[in-house]
Amino acid sequence: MGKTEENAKLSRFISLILRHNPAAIGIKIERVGGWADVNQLIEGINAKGKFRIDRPLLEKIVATDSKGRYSFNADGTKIRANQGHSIDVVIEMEHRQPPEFLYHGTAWRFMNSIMDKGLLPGSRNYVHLSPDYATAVTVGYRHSKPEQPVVLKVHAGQMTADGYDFMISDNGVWQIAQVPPQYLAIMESETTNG
Ligand code: HQG
Repeated sequence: MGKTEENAKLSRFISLILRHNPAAIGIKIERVGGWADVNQLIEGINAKGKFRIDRPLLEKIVATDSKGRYSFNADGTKIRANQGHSIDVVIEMEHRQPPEFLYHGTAWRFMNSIMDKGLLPGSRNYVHLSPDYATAVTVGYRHSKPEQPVVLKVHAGQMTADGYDFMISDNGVWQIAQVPPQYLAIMESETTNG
C-alpha cells in the first residue's frame, strides 16, 4: 500500500473514532465541544496495532484533509471532527442565514421515503446540505454507486423565512435538524453524455 493510500485509510479510521466510535480505541470524547485528547488518540491508535501514527503525521493529516474534517484546540492538546458525528456531542456552530438554495445528494432508492418524510438525519446528529451541486453529486454518489445519484434542491431561503435554523460547521457543511418534503425539489441531472 502506498503512503497516500495508507494515510487516507488512517484518516478514515480517525474519522470513525472522533465521530462515531471512540471506544474502538478505548478513549472518551468530551460531550461539550466533541474534543478528544491528542496523546490518548495517538497512543490508542498505536496500541490497536493497525496503524503507526505520531504527532507530526497527525498534524499533517489534519492540515491536508480534503474536507477540513478535523481541528485542534488552541493549544494543540485536543482534537475533534468538525461535523458528521453520530455520538452525542454538542459542537458550537455558527447559526447563519443560508443562501437561497442548498443541495443534497442521495440515492434513488431512498427517494420514496425522503419525499414522504423529508430529509432526516438518520444515524447522524444533523442532516448535511452542500453549498453547491457538484459537492452534492459527490456526496450522493457514496450511496448510489454505481448508479448516478439524485440531487435535491433545498429551498433554504423559504425555510429560513418559515423559521428554520441553519448552522454551518467550521469546514463549511450546512447542518439542519430536518428538511420537510415541501422544501425539496428533484433536480434534472446536469451531467451530459458528451
Ligand atoms: C438519506 C460525508 C431515507 C440521506 C459527506 C443519505 C457528507 C433518507 C443517508 C456527510 C431520509 C444518510 C454526510 C429519509 C435522509 N428516508 N433516507 N427520510 N433522509 N436519507 O452518510 O448526507 O466524507 O449519514 O439522503 O461529505 O450522505 O464523511 O449522510 O443518503 O457531508 O466527511 O440517508 O458525509 O462527509 O447518509 O453524508 P449519511 P450524507 P465525510
